[in-house]
Amino acid sequence: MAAEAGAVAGTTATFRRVYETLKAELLRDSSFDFNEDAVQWLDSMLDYNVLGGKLNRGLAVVESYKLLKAGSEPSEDEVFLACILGWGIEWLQAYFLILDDIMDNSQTRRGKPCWYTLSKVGLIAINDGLVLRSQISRIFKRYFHGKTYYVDLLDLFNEVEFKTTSGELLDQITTNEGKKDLRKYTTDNYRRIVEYKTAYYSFYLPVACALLLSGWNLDDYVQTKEILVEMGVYFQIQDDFLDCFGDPEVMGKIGTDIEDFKCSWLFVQALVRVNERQKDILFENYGKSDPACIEKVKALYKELNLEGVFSQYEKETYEKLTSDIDAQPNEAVQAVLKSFLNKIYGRRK
Ligand code: DMA
Ligand code: MG
Ligand code: MG
Repeated sequence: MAAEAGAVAGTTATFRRVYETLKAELLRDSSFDFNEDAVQWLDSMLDYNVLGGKLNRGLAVVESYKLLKAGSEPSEDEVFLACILGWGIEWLQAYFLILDDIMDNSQTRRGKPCWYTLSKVGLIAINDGLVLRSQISRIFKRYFHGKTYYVDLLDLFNEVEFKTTSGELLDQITTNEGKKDLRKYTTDNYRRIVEYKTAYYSFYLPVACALLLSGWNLDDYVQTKEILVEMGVYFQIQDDFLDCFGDPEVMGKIGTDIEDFKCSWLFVQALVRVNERQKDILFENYGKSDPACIEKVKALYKELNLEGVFSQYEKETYEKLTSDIDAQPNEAVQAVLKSFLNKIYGRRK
C-alpha cells in the first residue's frame, strides 16, 4: 500500500512538471508575437484555471496507460506523452468550466472565486476559454504531428467536444423550459443531459487517450466506452447529490442547482415521489434565490429520503458496473475500469 501511494505521488509530481514545460512553450509560441502584458495574462490565466482541481482526468490517462502496458514499464518518453494527453484533457476541462460558470452564474470553483467574477477579467473570460481550447491544438501539433494516431487523436477531441457542448446546450435549454414547466424534468431528459455534458469528456476521453497512445484501435472498445459512459452518468449523479448534500468546504464549490432551476437528479427523483402537497411546495420554491425557499426544497428532499434513495442507487450502480467490468475480455482494460470505479465510489468531493 505504501509503495502504491508512493507511485501515485511520483506520477503526480511528474505530471505537474510537464505542466510547467507546456506553459513555458505556450508563452513563447513563435506563431504569435506576445507582448509582456499578454505573456503575464496567459501565465496567470493558465495557473488560475488549469491548476487547482483534483487532476483526476489528466492523471487517469497516465495511470490507464501504465495499466494497459500490463507489467512492462513504459519508457520516460512514453510517460511524458501520456502526461501531455492528460494535460490536454485538463485544458479542455478548464475551458468548459470557465464558460459553464458564466452560464450557471456560479461564484466559486476549486475553492476560489470563478475566473469571470474577478474584476480584471469579466467577459474576457469567454475569450480565455477559447484560448485554452486553441492551445490544446498547439500542444498536440507540437508533440503528436506525424504520429500514426495524430488524426484519430484530433478526431477524438473534436468528437468529445461536440458531445460535451451539445450536452451543455441541452442542460441550458432544458433549464429554460423547466422555468416555464418543471414537469419537463423527466428521467429521460436528465439522462441525456448528463451523458453528454459529463460522461464522454470525464470518463471515456482519458481511457481513449491511453488506448490511442498504446496503438490500439478505438473501434475495438465499444463496450469499454459504454461502461465508461455509465460511470460518467453515475459521477454526475454524485455531483448533483453533493451540490445539495455535500460539504462546500470539502468540495471547493458552493452548489447552485436549486436556485438555478437545474434539472438535477435530486429534483427528478423528487418529482416521481411527491404527493400533491409536496409537489406544490417543490414547484413554489424551486428556482428561487431566497435562502428560505432553498431551505424548503432541501427539507423536502430530506422528507422524501433522497439521501437514502441516493445510497441505494450508488450501491446498485457499483454492483452493476463491477459485474459489467468483470465481463470484459481484456484484463488490462478491466484493471483500468476498476481503478476508475474505485476512485469515485462513495466520493465526497
Ligand atoms: C458541468 O456541469 C459540465 C461541464 C461540461 C463543465 P455542472 O454545471 O453541473 O458542473 P458544476 O457543478 O461543476 O458547475
Ligand atoms: Mg456549473
Ligand atoms: Mg452547468
